[in-house]
Amino acid sequence: MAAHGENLRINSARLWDSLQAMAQIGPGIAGGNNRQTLTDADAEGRRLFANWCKAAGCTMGVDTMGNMFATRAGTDPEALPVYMGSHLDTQPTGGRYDGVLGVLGGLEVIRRLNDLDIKTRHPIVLTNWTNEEGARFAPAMLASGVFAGIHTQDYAYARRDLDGKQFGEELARIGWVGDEVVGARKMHAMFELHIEQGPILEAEGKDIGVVTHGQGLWWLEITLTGKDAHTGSTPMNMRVNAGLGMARITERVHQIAMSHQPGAVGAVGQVKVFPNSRNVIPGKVIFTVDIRSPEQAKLDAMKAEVIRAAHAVAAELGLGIGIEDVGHFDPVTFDPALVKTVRGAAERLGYSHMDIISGAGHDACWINRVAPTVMVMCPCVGGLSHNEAEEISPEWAAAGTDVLFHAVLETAVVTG
Ligand code: HGY
Ligand code: MN
Ligand code: MN
Repeated sequence: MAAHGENLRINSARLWDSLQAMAQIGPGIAGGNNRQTLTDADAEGRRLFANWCKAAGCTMGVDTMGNMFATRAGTDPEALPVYMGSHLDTQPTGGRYDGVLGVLGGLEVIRRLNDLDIKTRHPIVLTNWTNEEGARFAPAMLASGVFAGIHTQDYAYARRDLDGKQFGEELARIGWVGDEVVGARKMHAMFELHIEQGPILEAEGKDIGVVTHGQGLWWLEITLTGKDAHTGSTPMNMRVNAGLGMARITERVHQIAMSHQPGAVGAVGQVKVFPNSRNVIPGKVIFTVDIRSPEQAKLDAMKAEVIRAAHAVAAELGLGIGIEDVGHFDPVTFDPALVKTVRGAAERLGYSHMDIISGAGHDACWINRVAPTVMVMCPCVGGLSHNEAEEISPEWAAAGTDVLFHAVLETAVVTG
């Protein structure tokens, strides 16, 4: 039996094969994935994942938010489990690795433990969190947010997509409403392996990101109300143009983020224009502002400035305005002891590493509220993500999963 201190490595070819097999489900149009949450493609991906977990000897639990928990038994059933996990849902034009690496990297850890017949005192649980992306149903990290007590399940079930479909109805439609009470599970620790989704690790030539913090986020949904009118025959001074208001606010969001450099970002990603006809001045637009910073003061200041600027633009154009918070979490500090465990694992394995702040939000950001939590990151090509051209190398995938493997082994305590 190999001790966890030895130079144990995961089976990188098997991991890569599993990543590519999952990528065949919910294919995009340019080599990536469109496996949005609670779609038939998500259901198919869930079934494949569940079959793989069963083949690896795990028992599967599912809660009422569809969160999946695959358990590998420990030698002490009283010991709180060590969790690993991330998400299998993707953006509409997502990559093959965002979220998926964390789930299938965890599966590879379990498969490797089985290969080596390694026993751990703590049970090990691998999780697929429902609707991490928040692309179809806002906000992001919805199901891990319910698990951590941030959102109620009623709030989550009532969330609607652009077609008006409700989260709860769609979860039932794909047959993944489990019987476990959300959040009832207690964790000894939670590890999330994830691609960086930014350019820092690759630029610095590092294999591993030891994630010490995560930046905070606000999603503000702004509704501007003007007047539909003919784009040809309506004089410019008689227009009440909601589309113009959105454009001006979008520019202001960019300027506000730039005025808070370094460590601030802002953009508008989702826009709904009504009636969205080429020759009608938009009488209504609904769009989401996404602002983020690792510093609480900057995040709060940007939110206040965006709201002030939006009201000023609405006033100068004579538009009605409504602003709703549709997503928020404060900057996150991960568990220092687990950060040290991850750093030590990278060191032992001889992987180059650096401390890093996560630019993207992750389920770990919410689980950090209810259990000691940490993240491990690997680089991605050009820092590109939320784009079908997202790429990582098999070596980066293996490095991140090796570190996950050793950090989880150390925390779950090898007993045989
Ligand atoms: O929005 C985020 O940061 C995450 O990718 N859902
Ligand atoms: Mn992700
Ligand atoms: Mn994502």
